[in-house]
Amino acid sequence: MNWLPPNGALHGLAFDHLLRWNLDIVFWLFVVAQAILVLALFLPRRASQTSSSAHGGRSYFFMHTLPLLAIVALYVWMLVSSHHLWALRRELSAAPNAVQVEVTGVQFTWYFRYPGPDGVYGRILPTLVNAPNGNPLGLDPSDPRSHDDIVSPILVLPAGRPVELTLRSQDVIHGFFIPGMRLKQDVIPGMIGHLTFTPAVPGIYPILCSQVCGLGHARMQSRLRVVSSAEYTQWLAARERIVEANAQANAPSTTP
Ligand SMILES: [Cu+2]
Repeated sequence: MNWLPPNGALHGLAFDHLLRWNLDIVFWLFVVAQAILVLALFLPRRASQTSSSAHGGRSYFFMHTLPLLAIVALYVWMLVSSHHLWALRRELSAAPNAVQVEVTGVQFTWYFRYPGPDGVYGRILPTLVNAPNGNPLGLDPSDPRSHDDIVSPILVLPAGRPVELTLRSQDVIHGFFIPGMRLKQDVIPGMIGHLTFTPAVPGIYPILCSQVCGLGHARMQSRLRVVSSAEYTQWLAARERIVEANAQANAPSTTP
């Protein structure tokens, strides 16, 4: 479908096929229904119900019950197959080597946190949230696990590796939406969400907010950069160096 943004995710093809199937089925059902209505206008009315009840029952089955059952079966199949695809993206057990990133929606921006070399997200405290001072997520400096956490305004991921996103909101309901990855999930304050996917095609993909979350909603945008594995390692190391430098710069002021 050429009106969709180019797909860059491994699961995206299945989504596009399902969407195409759904639209095709609905379109053809609409055409058939209209054709039957038009035909019914011009077909001569049956004079009377004089035929035998057995014959009438059989024709009712073939003309009404069977088409109805077929349509019900079609819709059940559409429901089951789309729910299956939906559920696959929300499986909690991602691959063991999955890249872990925490996504936080804040009026009106997205933040992406990488757990750093220790592989564990440090503690965050709402009382410590201070974006102007460079701590938009409220990382707790007294927790050693938070010292290596990387907070980035853009999402950078290596192509071909599974990713597990942990989604949270700091204020209101936001909608995490990457059209190019065929991903969309609301983030709700007080709830932790999960999404798993594998970016496949390197490139830059817009990240949007799909819930009207306030006056600045329209500018709540970020981007996903899908890069090669080597480029990803390089980027991560560069960010890690910045985190270390900042920690050293802040160290004298925090210790009296
Ligand atoms: Cu938003």
